[in-house]
This record gives sequence, structure tokens and C-alpha cells, in this order.
Amino acid sequence: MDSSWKKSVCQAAAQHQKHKDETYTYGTAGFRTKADLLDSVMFRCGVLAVLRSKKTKSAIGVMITASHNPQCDNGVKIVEPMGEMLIQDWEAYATKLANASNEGFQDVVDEIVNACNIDMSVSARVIVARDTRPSSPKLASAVVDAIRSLNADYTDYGILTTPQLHYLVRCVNTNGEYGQATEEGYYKKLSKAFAQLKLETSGDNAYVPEINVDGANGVGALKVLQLQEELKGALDMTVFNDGSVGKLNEQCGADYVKVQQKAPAGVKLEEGNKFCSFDGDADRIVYFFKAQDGNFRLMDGDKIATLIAGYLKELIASIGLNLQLGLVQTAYANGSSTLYASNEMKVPVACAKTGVKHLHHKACEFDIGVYFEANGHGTVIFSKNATNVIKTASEDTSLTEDKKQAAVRLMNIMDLINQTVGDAISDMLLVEAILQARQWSLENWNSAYKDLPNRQLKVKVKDRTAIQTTDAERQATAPSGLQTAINQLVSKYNKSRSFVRPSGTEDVVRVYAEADTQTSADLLAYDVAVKVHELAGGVGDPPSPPS
Ligand code: G16
Repeated sequence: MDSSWKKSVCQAAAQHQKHKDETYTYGTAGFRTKADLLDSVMFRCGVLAVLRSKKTKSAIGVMITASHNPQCDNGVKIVEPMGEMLIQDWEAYATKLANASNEGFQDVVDEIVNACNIDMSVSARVIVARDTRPSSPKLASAVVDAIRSLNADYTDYGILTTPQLHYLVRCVNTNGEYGQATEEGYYKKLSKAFAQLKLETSGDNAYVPEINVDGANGVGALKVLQLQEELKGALDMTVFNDGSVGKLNEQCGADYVKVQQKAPAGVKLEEGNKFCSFDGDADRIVYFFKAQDGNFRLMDGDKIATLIAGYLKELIASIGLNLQLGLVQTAYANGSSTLYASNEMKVPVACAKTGVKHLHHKACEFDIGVYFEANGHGTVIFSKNATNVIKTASEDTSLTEDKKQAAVRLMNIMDLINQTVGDAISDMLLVEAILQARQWSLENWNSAYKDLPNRQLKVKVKDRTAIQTTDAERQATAPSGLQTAINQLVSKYNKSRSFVRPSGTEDVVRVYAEADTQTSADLLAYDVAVKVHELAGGVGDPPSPPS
């Protein structure tokens, strides 16, 4: 077999030397760290994407982004042929390749080729995109260097949201069946489905087709404006934090709003108006508003998930379809949302580890799997069976007009949803379509259930892998004594719960606590954070008590 590729990839790799002392970890959503440490990682992920493409005989996606992290960070997400995150077996190869010494690089490539039985003569195709970070163009060119050195095909789409790249990968690999493989095709697919979901309404309608979007000073702000043109007035969007003044994710964006439980900077919170926040690569969304009592109200991923699941369940029942709908959450899901979904909505609820890759996998167990993290990252996936059953119903002339209309609505909903991954733009349109159908304001939506007060904190430790967990991250198995201490602290408060886990995107341990009052939730989170600092090698000063 021609092995000239070895020489060319090694020559190219020499231009992208690994930092000798750096160890790279494949985290919750790929590699993520300070941008200036990532050149070799990007090159090697480019190599890995080519190998994966040869193995699957399909196009593979590479997205350069650090999503919700600060602007100085960057990262890479690798996308599978149908638009999912890289499969777990290959995360191990990615880690090994990223950490190979400069001298050992070719050996690790050979090892992957042999272990996966990859035919290097097969053609490969990689699709590349990046977010708006200043470091992204250079890192994207490291990926492209790798692809070129292996003589593979590639398309560099420039600046896109992460979910747009996931969409494009699936379009390419389904020869357009999922949609047209262009950015324009994405806007057209979504806006067509949204227009068809619009209902004629009259009388007492609390829904207003207007929304204020906090773009996190990132790519979502740019793309939502492009969508606006295609929507042709069906939804009036005003964009804040569009990147013209502020910094990416700084005091704005979905993560800031969710964790701080307050409106982002740059947004004037006025009663009666509807707001949402995207994160840095527009794969998360949370809604918020100023309630009649003058207070800030957050509609997080849990509220979005229950809105969607409730509506889909009703549509399925109205047609009389026998499809199992389930909801997948993580340990961060507010206890009230889980109770509401299982007791009131009668929807089965599953719990997965943090990371959409885990939730997506679990959601595949249902005919219709709604999955959302509380942080606003989520989507809905329809099994092949569900898709066929819904399509058949939409064409069934023996059904009553009402049932047929409901089936057609479900078809349009399937088109509106980006089933490959959580997508802030698509999720926003879906929420708007449901609110419109229900004739609801955010106050109406919010009244479904009341969140338990909660608090999230971060603790800096020497080595966050000292924290180990089990039971979908709800219990800590290491360091010794930590879980017992958490149990004791939790028992001091009513309706309380707390857990800790190492972040897979930031160098911190995350602490979550909820309880019957905000004061209790704040105190519990603080007490647990102190324990983490004490037992898990905290660095710097111990956490400060709540003010
Ligand atoms: C990524 C993942 C999410 C996860 C988040 C935080 O989001 O895709 O599933 O919830 O990181 O993870 P961790 O708590 O491990 O830091 P994003 O939007 O930053 O890509």
C-alpha cells in the first residue's frame, strides 16, 4: 500500500509541535483549554477526523469553539456522520493522539489505523467551521493543515454556530435528505417549518411574536439576524450583545444568566417583554422575563423540556398514535421539574450524566426522546419508527381532519427541530411555535410549576479528577468521606439535594444545591463547597459565605 501519506503528515505535524508539559483531557464536549495551548491538538484532531472519515466512509465535522467558556479559551468538537458527538471509543484515540509526544505521533497514528483496520486508500471528507473567537481562524488552519497533509477533501464553512455544523454534516451524509447542505438551506428549512406551524388566532391571545435575543457577543447574534430575513416578519427579533461592543460570554449569554440567575448586561429588562440568551456557539438557550412582581424569572432547560414534552404528548394523544415519549435530564434538573414531568405530565423521566452525548444516547431509547440539560442544552429526537408512524398518519385520508392536521403539525415540528444536537436557534423557534399554539405569555408558561430555589458554585482544586462520581453523578465515590459529609449537610435543610462533580470544560469542581428557600440553597451550596475545598485539595482561599 502507498504509504507516502506518512511522510507528508509527519512533515506537517512538525509545524504543529505539542507543548511538552501539557496533558490534554477529552472533556464533556471535546478538548477545551487556553487557546494558545491548542495548536497541536487542533492539528491532531484534523488527523483524527480524516481517520474517522475513512473508517465510516462518511463526512466528519470539526467545530472550533469553546462555547460558553471565556474568550481566551478555545476548543474542538468532533461530529459523527449523523451529526452526533464523536463516539466514546474514539474519544480514547483522540486523547492518545493529542497527548502523543512529537516523536511518538506517527506511532499513535499507526496504532489507530491498525486497531480500527482503516483502509488509508479510501477517500475522506471533513467539514470545518469555527466560532467568532479571535483565536479560531489560526486554530482552524491547523485543522486544515492536517486534512491537506492526508490529501483528504474538506470544506471550510468559516463562521457557523455549532449546531449549524452538526446539521451540515448530516445533510452531506444523507445526500440532502435531512436538508440542503448549505447555511442558507438551514435557514430555509427552519423558517419554512416555522411558517407552516403558525396558527390563525383570535380573541384573548397572550402570545406576542416578538423576542429580545442576548447573543452572548458570539456567533448566535450574527446568525439570528440572517434567520430574521428568512422569517419574513413571522417573528420579530431584537438582538442584544451582538459582539459590536462587549466580550464573548462576559456578563452575558445562557451560562451567565442560568448560573447567576439574573439578566445579562446590555439588556433592558422590561415587564411584558420576552427575552432569551444563547451561549457562545449557540447550542444552548434559556428564556427569562420580568414578572408582574418586578422580579427576574428564568425559564431554563427544564422549563423548555417540559413545555416541549407536554405539547408533543398532547399531539400524539390527539392523533391516537402509540408512541412512547420520554424525557431525559441530568442531576442538575430542578427537583420540581422532575416531579412535574413524572407526576403531572405522566412522562417517563431518565437521568443521564452531564454532556449532551450522554443524554442523546439515552433519548434514543424512546420513540420520541426529549432531552435537555438545565443549562438549556437540548433537543428532541424521533426514532425511525416514530418518523414513519407520523408520516403515515399525516398522509392517511381515513383520519378525521383534526387528527390529520395534528399529524401534519408533528411533521413540521420534526422539520423545525435540529435532531442532531441542541440548537439555540431551532429551540427558540420551537418554543415560539408552541407558545403561539397555546396562546401563552411567559407568565402563563412559567406557572406550570415552581422551581425549587437552587445555587451553583465552582471550587478550585489542585486536581479535579480527585472527585469521582457514580449514579449519573448524583453520588461522590472519592475523595473518601465527601459523600457522607454531603449527606449530613443535606439533612439539615428541607426538600434539599446537593451533588458535586468535576467540570469537563473548565478547571473547576461544580457544586449544585437546592432546597425549599433561597437562603437554605445558598447555605447548603456554600457548606458543600467548603467540604470540597477541605477534602479534595482546594487551592486558594476557602469559599466565601453567601452575602
Ligand atoms: C458543554 C456540553 C454540555 C455541558 C456543558 C458543561 O456545553 O456540551 O452538555 O452541560 O459543557 O459541562 P461541564 O459541567 O462538564 O463543564 P458547551 O455549551 O459549553 O459546549
